[in-house]
Amino acid sequence: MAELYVMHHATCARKALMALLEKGAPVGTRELDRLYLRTPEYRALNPDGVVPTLVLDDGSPLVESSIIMRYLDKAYDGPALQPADPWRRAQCDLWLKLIDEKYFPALGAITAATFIRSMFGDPIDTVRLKVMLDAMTDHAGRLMREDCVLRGLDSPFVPAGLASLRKMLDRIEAALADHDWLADDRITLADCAMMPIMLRLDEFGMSAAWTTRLPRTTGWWNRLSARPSVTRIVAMANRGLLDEVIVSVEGARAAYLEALA
Ligand SMILES: N[C@@H](CCC(=O)N[C@@H](CS)C(=O)NCC(=O)O)C(=O)O
Repeated sequence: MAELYVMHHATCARKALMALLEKGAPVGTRELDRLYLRTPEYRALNPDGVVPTLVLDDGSPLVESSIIMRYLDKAYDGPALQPADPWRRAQCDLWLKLIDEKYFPALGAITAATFIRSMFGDPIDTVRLKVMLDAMTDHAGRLMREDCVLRGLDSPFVPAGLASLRKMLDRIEAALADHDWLADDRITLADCAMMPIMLRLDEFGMSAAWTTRLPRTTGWWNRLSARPSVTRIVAMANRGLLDEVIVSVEGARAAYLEALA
């Protein structure tokens, strides 16, 4: 049986898990330890040393969460998760691109300035930080993470990330004027890919960013987060690790919410 390699609390892994559970595909999941991501054995499967990776029956590895989602949708029986109509399909594809290129990095900045920073102590253990940064293959991502960890909320990547997330919420509200889900009248990969960003903001105690001003987004998130797939994903996370992520944002929550709500 094919297997999806994940860390259950990680947002990129949750994207692929969501597509898997909505599809009902017969694919197992394997929880990885963060240190294992740096090993040559794992890098042979996923050269960037990140999750998720889908390992097929014959051992072939597939990387990149959005590509894995599209593969799961095409390769397995179950409800279609991509619109048949060309215009709506293009909207679904656009959401996946925006999420990968803009919204995940934006969430990454505010998470790095709190949670990842908190992993390196006070004062920052720059030797341990360098080990983590050296394991990253993405140059721009590395620069952003380093700045956010060293400067915390003073990093310019933080307000830029918050501005991008605010635009994301406004874009969701506008899209929902035409249909109940982001790209269609039913759930698609666009909703599956957006789910982990919204879930993380919700876990951070920041749902006021939409409940105070965006009624359609509030209704959509209530529908989405009530789905059995999402309940299951929340239950699958390592609670201790997830709690560390959540607690780390406490000192920044008010400033983050002011920028978003
Ligand atoms: N573009 C990749 C990004 C994957 C990625 O950055 N994954 C993060 C988790 S969201 C990761 O594994 N980070 C390594 C770590 O946390 O040590 C994808 O969408 O699959």
